[in-house]
Amino acid sequence: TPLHDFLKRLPKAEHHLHLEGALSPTLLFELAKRNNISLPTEDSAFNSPDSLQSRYGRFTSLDDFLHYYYFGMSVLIHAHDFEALAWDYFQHASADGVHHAEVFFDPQAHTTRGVSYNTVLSGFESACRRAERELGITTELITCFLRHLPVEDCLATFENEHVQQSYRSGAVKGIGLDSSEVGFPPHLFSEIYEKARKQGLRRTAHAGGEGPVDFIASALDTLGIERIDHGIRLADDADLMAKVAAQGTLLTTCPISNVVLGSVPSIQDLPIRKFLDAGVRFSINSDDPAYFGRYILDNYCSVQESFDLDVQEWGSISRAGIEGSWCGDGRKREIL
Ligand code: ES4
Ligand code: ZN
Repeated sequence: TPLHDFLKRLPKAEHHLHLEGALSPTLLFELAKRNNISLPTEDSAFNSPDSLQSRYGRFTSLDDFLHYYYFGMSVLIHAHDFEALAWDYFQHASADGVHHAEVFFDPQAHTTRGVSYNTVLSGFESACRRAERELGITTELITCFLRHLPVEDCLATFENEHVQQSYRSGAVKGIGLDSSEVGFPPHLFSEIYEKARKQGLRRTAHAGGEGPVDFIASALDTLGIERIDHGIRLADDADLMAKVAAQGTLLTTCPISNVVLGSVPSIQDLPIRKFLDAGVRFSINSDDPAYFGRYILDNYCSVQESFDLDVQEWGSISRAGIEGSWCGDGRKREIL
């Protein structure tokens, strides 16, 4: 890509990254061995890290991906496993020019397997502190709720005393909503989001990635979200797009993820040009980099290859992402 070096140096913030999605096949095999977790022998994808990586290159849908994603996390047991996972990601992010990362994790995916919330959190927090110290990256953690699980389970997780303690202490800055979108509309989770708003937590949700544009409108109206994760279906509704542009709400797009999981046939089919023309703010992110085999800079480069943006346009994308971050104004000025 002609602008590769420019894009690498461009100050970047990442807002849409599932830490569990940063589990590389190499680390998965290493932790499986160390923790005595047996891999499914009936699936030949698990023959070796290489064969697993090539299976990851052939996802057919979000649910096909989620099957491997949820299995993968079964190797994460101890706090230092979670630390190793997040540290792996922060090193990649730093090498790609990320200065600030707001990262998701899925408490329910671990507590339902008997791994305690505080084990998960303490591992991730150690990696965050190390990233700040050794890489100069600032970080925030965001707990995501799994929308395919009963709403009562999500609410109980939100209200769990350890989870609440992590919100009060500031260890976790906000909430999100992920997993299968279709069939699990935003309004189901309004009670959690209302409580989160009253507690002063930041709020985002996956909407309009796999699901329809109506989910974006209802996530804004019924959940009071401050960002929209994915949100690419916004271009299907010109009025809503104008409203989102006017409000300045940031979309956290994940171009490679959208292609790999079949939301769009190719990067060219993403509404990047429409968003730029309509003044919709968006950031570019990697979603589940280890599963898609590509990190954040690859996503920037893939957008450049398809849309041939100029230096000014890239400058405004970079600024929108930093301004839409949930760090303090002082930190934003430092990065810009
Ligand atoms: C996810 Cl790509 C995607 N969509 C929904 N939920 C997720 N969790 C991790 N990656
Ligand atoms: Zn996501």
